[in-house]
Amino acid sequence: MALIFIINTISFAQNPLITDQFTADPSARVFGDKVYIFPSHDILATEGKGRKDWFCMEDYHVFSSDNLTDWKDHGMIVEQNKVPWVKPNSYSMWAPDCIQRNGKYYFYFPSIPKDTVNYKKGFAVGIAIADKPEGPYIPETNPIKGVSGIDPNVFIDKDGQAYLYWSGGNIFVAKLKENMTELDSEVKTLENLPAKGLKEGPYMFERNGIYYLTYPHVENKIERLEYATGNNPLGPFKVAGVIMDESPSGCWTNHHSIIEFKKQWYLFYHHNDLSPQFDKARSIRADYLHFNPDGSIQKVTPTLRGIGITKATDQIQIDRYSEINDRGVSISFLDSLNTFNGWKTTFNQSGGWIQYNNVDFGKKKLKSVTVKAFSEKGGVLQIAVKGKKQTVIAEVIIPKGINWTEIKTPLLKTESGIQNLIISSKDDNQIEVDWIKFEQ
Ligand code: FUB
Repeated sequence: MALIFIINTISFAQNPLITDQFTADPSARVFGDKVYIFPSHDILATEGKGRKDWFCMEDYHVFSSDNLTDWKDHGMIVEQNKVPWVKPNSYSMWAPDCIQRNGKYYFYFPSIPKDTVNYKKGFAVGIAIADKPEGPYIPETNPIKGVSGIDPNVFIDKDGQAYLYWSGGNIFVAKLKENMTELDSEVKTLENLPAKGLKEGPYMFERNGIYYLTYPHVENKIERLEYATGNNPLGPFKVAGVIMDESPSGCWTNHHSIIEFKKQWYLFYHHNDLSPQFDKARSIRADYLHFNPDGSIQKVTPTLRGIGITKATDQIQIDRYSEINDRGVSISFLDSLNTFNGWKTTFNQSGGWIQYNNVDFGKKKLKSVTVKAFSEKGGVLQIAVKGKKQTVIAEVIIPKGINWTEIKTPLLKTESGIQNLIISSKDDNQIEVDWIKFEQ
């Protein structure tokens, strides 16, 4: 039974990475020369479809990118009602993971089983197997025997031994057989982790002989990302620190994965960017992650700019900024009734500025910039590149008007290579900006 529809939508992403649907619980994996993300797919429950005000998921998509900027949606890979063991219409396809072994891709996912006798705790974990990361995935008939819980995570050690981690209040681990579908040991509850507060979403990785057990934990009121280290995948682990603090805007969950891609480490996580009023409709994000020389992890501050390089010739969403002036500029949804339309930047004071880093001007000499803007009274925007000093490359006159307009202006100076942009207002009139883009 092939469960795949090719959609191949491309999104040009900052944070959140995907803006045409909700996505959560990102499990990022490097397969070949690409990064694949296997997230949960949050949808909004409606009458007769899922439980109101709770998580609601009916399927999974997979996304890939070779540059961490352009993400391709490969479409649906697994659907609840096509998995033989999943209770029909239970809308509980929670956080998954995927791993490669011997040329096969093993996709692990939790859901509510039909069998409530052997899986008493509510959730079981099943597997779907494919020959390619984007599928088609064939679900196994039964869930994994002996695993009751959520948030599966698989780690294969250097000696080839595979381990399955999962959660359900605590964090559990067991060895997996070579076939990746059966447990090969007793289930062990990982000890020495914080005793109080929910722990879930385990994600294991190894670096320089240190095994990092990373997990969301409710130390205070909502989840933050923490880690513990040890010298064996089975532990014991010693609590080592916090990777990311609680969301300042109160999203109750966070769920993450950590990868190294082209010699840089990244943290993938989620936040309710596209659904500020309802934190069970989340969106995946990514930011750079750095280690200290002793192997400890530096705390990651969530950003809107995220990762990847933006091409100067793409529509640059400056509202996903790197830095922002604390006055004279603000960000809001273009349409608060349809958040999938994205955000806009509003300048309302002379000197208000926003900075957007890592824009690639390439080698070709770009000659003009187009700004999609709207200003009832009209105004002037200045665009500069910020190196050791700041160089103005364009002054864009935004005409008076009551509609969004695309204004094309010649550049005062051409640029090449990777640049950080500063966009600022030269007067106090309100100017709203959707995006900017450079042309040849
Ligand atoms: O997505 C549903 C649940 O929320 C996940 O399984 C948890 O890790 C939390 O992110």
